[in-house]
Amino acid sequence: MTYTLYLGDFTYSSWSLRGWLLFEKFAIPRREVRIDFNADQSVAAQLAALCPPARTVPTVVTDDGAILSESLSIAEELAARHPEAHLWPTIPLARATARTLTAEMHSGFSALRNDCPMNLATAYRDSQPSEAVLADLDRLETIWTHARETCRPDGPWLCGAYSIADAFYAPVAARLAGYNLPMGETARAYVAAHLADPAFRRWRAMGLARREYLSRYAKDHPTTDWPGPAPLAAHAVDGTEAENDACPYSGLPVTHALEMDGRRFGFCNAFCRDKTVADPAAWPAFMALLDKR
Ligand SMILES: N[C@@H](CCC(=O)N[C@@H](CS)C(=O)NCC(=O)O)C(=O)O
Repeated sequence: MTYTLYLGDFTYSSWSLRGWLLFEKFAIPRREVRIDFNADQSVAAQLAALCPPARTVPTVVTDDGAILSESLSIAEELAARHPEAHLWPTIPLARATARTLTAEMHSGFSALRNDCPMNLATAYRDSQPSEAVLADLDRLETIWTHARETCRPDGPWLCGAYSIADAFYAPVAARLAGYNLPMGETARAYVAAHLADPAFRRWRAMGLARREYLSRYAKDHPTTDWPGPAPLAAHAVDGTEAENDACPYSGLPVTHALEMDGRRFGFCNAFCRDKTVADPAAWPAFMALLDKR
């Protein structure tokens, strides 16, 4: 089974992040195609030329010809086609809980979504949330606490191992963190788990590497540092001199390099290098190279 996954911006497209996490967290192979949020043509017009009748990202095209253009349908279809990957929890009580949380996210939290658009490149110190946003936050604390009390997970996720529900709430967590919104004990721990999650960090690092900026999502609030784990220090350097001959991601010859801890590492293009500079520890293949010495 092969899939084509159409995605929007890394920095701003919260639904794209959900769709991508469904593949990335469960190691489902796909070909990714980027829809340009900065183009003159609308997202809908770009998709109309590629996979009608889709109008939004994420959209997945399956090799038997299905066009899945709603995140919930992508999640359900991947869960059905890859039962061994356990996208839903296996315990019925946990699965049922994950399903209701996912459905509520898909149809709810409109105040939070409208007032606090996801922006993974910027964090705000004070965003003065409205009463409606505060009500959404209360609801999140209630249902996240209920899920954890019901499912009793060993780790940080809502219903046991990372599931579709967590992929759906990842951009919500990014909003709570990025807009410095008031959080109860459950939300604080859950949001921190998302910010530290290597897959989430890889997605964010790709947006930083592309230096994505869309003024329509900018807010006037005072800004602060990103509240997630501080990245290891690395910087881009000129030339191709490096400890490794082949890019850790593609195996292709080195054309771009970074320096870290006085050592130089090479990559097959500027994007591979820059996404690593943005957050080296998020990339297992790079960290394996670092550990080699
Ligand atoms: N209900 C859809 C929502 C998808 C959605 O609204 N995606 C946004 C990007 S985050 C989009 O494609 N917007 C089109 C546009 O900006 O023109 C889903 O579950 O996937």
